[in-house]
Order: sequence, then C-alpha cells, then structure tokens
Amino acid sequence: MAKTPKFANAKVFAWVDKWNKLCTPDSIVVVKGTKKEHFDICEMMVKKGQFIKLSAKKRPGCYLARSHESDVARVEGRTFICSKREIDAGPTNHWMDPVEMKKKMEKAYKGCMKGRTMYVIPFAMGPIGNPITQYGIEITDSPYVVVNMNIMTRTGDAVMKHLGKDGSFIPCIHSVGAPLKKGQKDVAWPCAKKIEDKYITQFPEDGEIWSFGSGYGGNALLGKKCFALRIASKLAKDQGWMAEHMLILTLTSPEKKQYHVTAAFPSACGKTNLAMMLPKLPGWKLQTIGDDIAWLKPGADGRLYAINPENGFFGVAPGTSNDSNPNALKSCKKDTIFTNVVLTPDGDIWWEDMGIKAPKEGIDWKGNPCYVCADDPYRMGPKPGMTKKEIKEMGYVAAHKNSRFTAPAVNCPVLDKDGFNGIFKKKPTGVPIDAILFGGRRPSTIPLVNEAKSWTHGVFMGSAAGSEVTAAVISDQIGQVRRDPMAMLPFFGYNVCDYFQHWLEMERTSADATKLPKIYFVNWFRKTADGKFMWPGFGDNSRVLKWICQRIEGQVKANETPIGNLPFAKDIDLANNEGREGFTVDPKMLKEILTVDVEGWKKEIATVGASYDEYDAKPSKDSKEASKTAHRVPKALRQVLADVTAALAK
Ligand code: OXD
Ligand code: MN
Repeated sequence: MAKTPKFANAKVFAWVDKWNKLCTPDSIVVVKGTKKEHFDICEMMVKKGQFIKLSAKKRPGCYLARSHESDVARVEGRTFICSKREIDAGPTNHWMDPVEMKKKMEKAYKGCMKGRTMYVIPFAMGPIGNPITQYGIEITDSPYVVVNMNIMTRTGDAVMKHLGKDGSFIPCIHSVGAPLKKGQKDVAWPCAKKIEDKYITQFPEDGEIWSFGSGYGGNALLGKKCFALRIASKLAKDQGWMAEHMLILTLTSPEKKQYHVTAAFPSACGKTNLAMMLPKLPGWKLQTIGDDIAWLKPGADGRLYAINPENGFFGVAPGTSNDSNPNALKSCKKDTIFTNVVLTPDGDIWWEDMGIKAPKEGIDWKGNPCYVCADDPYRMGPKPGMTKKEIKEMGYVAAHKNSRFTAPAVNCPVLDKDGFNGIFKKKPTGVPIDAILFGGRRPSTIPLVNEAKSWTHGVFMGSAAGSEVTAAVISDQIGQVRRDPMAMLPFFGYNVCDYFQHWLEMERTSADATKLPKIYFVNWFRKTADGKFMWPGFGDNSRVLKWICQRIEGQVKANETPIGNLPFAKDIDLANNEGREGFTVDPKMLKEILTVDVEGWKKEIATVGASYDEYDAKPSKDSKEASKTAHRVPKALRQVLADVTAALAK
C-alpha cells in the first residue's frame, strides 16, 4: 500500500488517508497543476495506448481518447441523491439511504485501485479567491480524469495554498472500478462494464460525492455536474444563492451598452453555440463567459451576480462546425482532449456535421476503419463505397453522437476575460445578470421567444420547460419530449418542488426585486410539418437577443398574450438577412413562430399540470411530510398554471 502523503490541511489528509486505506493504490500523486505535469500524464497515457497524440502541426497539445462502448454518456439511471430522507431527494431523483449506500459502495471501493496510481486533485470551481468560488478535492485512479479536470477546473498547488490549514472543500472520490492484478496489462478505457456496477452518488447533507465504475465526463469529472450542479444547488438553497445549468454571455450593443445574459437549455441543445455565437446583426458583439454552468448570488443592490465556475468547455462535437460555432472550433485548435471522434490519417480529427469534407478513410470512435461515403463527401461509413442511405439505415455514425471536446476556455477567441475571471467594474463580484433565458428543443407549439410577465411567471416558464432527450444521456427515450424543469432534471441536488420554492424565494428575499433579471423562454427548434427548421438559429439568434435588450430598456411594445409577451414580427430586426438557403429568416415563418398556437398550448399546459401532479403525488417513505406544503409544487406556480389555462380557454 502507498503511504499517505502529508497535507497542511488536516481534512485533506483525513480524506486521502481514508481512501488510500480502502482502495489500496500502488502509488499516490498529488496534482500540482503545472503544464509539464499535464503533458507528462498525457504522454504516459500515449505510451499505455490510452491516448492518441494528434498532429503537432494541426492540433498542438491535443489528444484523442476512445471510451469503452458502455461508457459514452451520463448514466441517469445510476445517479443517486442520498439525502437522509427520501422526500428531500424528491420525485425526480433516484434515492437510497446514505448509510446503506456508503456501505454498498465501500465494498465496491475495497482494493479497487490495486495496480493503479491514486491522484489527488485539488480544484476550484470559479476563479480562486472570488467570494462565489467553492473548492474541492477529487481523488481518482483515472489519469484521463486528471487531465480533463486540469482543463475544466482550476487545479493544483494554488488551490491547496488557498485552502490553507483549515479551508473547507467538497470531498470527492472517483474510481473507474477496474483494479489490476500483478503484471496485468491495462486496457485503453478501464471502467466497470456493466451499467449496474456504476454509481454516481451525491450525499447532499455530508456534501460528499462518490463515483464508481465510469470514466466518462459527467460521471467522472466530479467538479462539473456532481458538484457544480447537484451539491451546489443544495448549498445554494441553504445559503440563498443559485447553482444553475446555464451559459453566461456578454452582449454589447452598437451603442456600447453591455448586457449579461444567462440561458438554461438541456444538455446538447445549443448552450455552447449560443454562448459563442457570432451575431448576424451588424454592430452587436457577443462574448463568452461560460457555456454550461452559472452560479448566481444576490447582490446588496438586488441584482443577481454570476460566475462561471468552470475553466473549460466540455462540448458536444458532432454538429459543431464553421457555420454553427466557429469559435468552438477555434477553441479546440490546441491543448484539447477529444473523446470518441474520428481519427484522420494525418493525425487530425473529424466528426459528422463538422462542415469539413470527410477524409478518404479514418478510424471511427470504436477504433474500426471508416470510409468516405460514395454520394456525400460529408459522411463516413463502415465500408468503402457505401451510400448515404445505406449508412443512415444502419444507424452508423463514425463519431459517437455524444463525442466531446474538452477545450480550455482561454482558447476561446471571444472570451470575456474579465467576466470569466469573475470581475465586473474591476471588482470580483461576478457579472450582474440582465436576462435569464429558458429553452429546449421543441419542434412544435413553443414560440421563438416569450417574455414572462413577472418573476413568478418566469419561474413557472422554467418549471414547465421540456425538451427532446438527446444523446448526452444513455436512454431509450432519445428524441421524445420530456419535462426538464430549468434544464435541471438530471441535476437537482434536492426535491424539485423545494427547488421551485427557492426560485420564488429569490424574489421575496431580494434587496430590490425590480432589479432581478427579466425572464424569457426561447425556442430555436420549431419545424414545419415536413421537418424543416422554421428559424435559422445560430447567428440569427442575435435578432432575438436584441429584442430582449430592447424590452429591458423599455424601447419596444410586446403582444400581451395568455402565455406571455411575444414580439410583434415587425420588431424583430431582419438586417443582414442573407445566407445560404435555410440560413435566412423567412418572414412568413417568423410570423407563425410568433403566434400563439392555442390548441397546442392547451395540450402543453395539460402536460405541465400532469408533471406537477407527478411531482406532488410520488409516494415516498416520508409521504406524510409531503402532505404539508413543503415538498409540493408551490401554490404560486399552481396559480399561474390555472391563470394560463383560464386565459387560453377564453
Ligand atoms: C453536459 C451535459 O455534459 O449536460 O454538459 O450532459
Ligand atoms: Mn450540461
């Protein structure tokens, strides 16, 4: 067994020592966070066949990993919120008694790091020293996790120094769950092969994260979903702030006025694209602060101030192209880790809908050869000369649908450096938020943009969000619409009803509720009956952002409808409405996506009501508790539901 290293912070020592004794690794490395250490680990993985080094000319500092076929996305079915009482995990989470879960998992962890190195990663979620920032210590036996954490969070000595002797942190333990016998050769992607052997467990009352059996991003990079959303949402509720699945962007008008906007869309619904968008509207400038997570704290002036707790982008690769997101492509030009994309013969990478012609041949995400399609130079198939139709019928993709790039935020050409560093007007406050957007992939009914009539109405809108399930999760429901309140369904660290109440509380407890952000619901994904997108999306979304800014300034009137305030079509600026077919706004379609589809909305509202009923009714061991007002959908939201239902019936 390795000797537990010395740490100035006694709690860090105790955490590492506990897991050293249980997991019995061969050695222990405390991550320093230097560039040299990062690339030494990458090169060590190349030697072991776990990374492929990409061309130093085309992709300097970049590597490719291929995961095991069972380990390609988050595993919601194996994700647990282990609060003491089931009712506190709520109806949307899997729950197990924390004592039982710890016992069960400790059995799995016993000896699980044999033959491996245990890495201790001190990390910060947010700029070190910022008052909104939180800290963590992740123990892991996965070097893939170490180098991804180096990109996605601020790691190493600076964090340890900041923690000092008694600084507090969220303790995290992760193992791929694949010990090695003496002399046994490691595999390219160690993990527990059976889904039921994987556990992604949050203990909200202890503030601990235990993850076992998966090496994939959201299951293993514990700073991200487990900490920055699940554990942080509970901390935020207890302490009066918010941890949300939101991008943060800075928008500057031609008059040089700055706005800060957050947007909550479900996984793989275009947060990264909006966060880095090139506005089509002349004179407007957009900069990125974050693409996935926002932590928002109320300021003394009543405004909400936000930081991006992350340090990089863990973006979905397929579909990222020079059309959809040139800034994301630039962000992964160097020092990036790619997972499950295609390797080209010249040491570069490729994926579907990259807007770049496929190489004649390559190696697909499973490590098998793949070949350019016979009748579409932008597709690849598993055999030479296959047609697009044949490839589609097989359901074959050369890059996995949830293949990813892990790119440092500093690579982003439009990064708002001050905002990213949590600085506003030279102070480390985070940036004040002017508007909050909710959204999802909705082919019908939901208009292009809809403004909430009040904070409570906005909370209702968020609670009613729904979206098609995407490949970001292992699921048999991909493509079906599911309710995904505030895009947080997989990430609530506590009862969804209490979470709604917490949102409402933000208004009640605000120092000046008139300064809270305005709330909008957007939908870029409306389709015609024959499946064509009705709105071009991407850079054209700047037209919607402009309308939102004008509403904030009180410069334009809105169409006050039963579902909220919609723009008049004439107020959507169509300047520079040029582009390829499908990338221009069709004024007829615009009118349609700004019209309330009353019959569609009646159905929509009925399903929202059904989701509320489900949240209220789900029986639990502590259902008696649930009969009180706590842990039930707040009355104020039920009231909005009733009001909208009545208004639609008129
Ligand atoms: C992500 C996700 O990886 O939401 O950001 O799944
Ligand atoms: Mn996400």
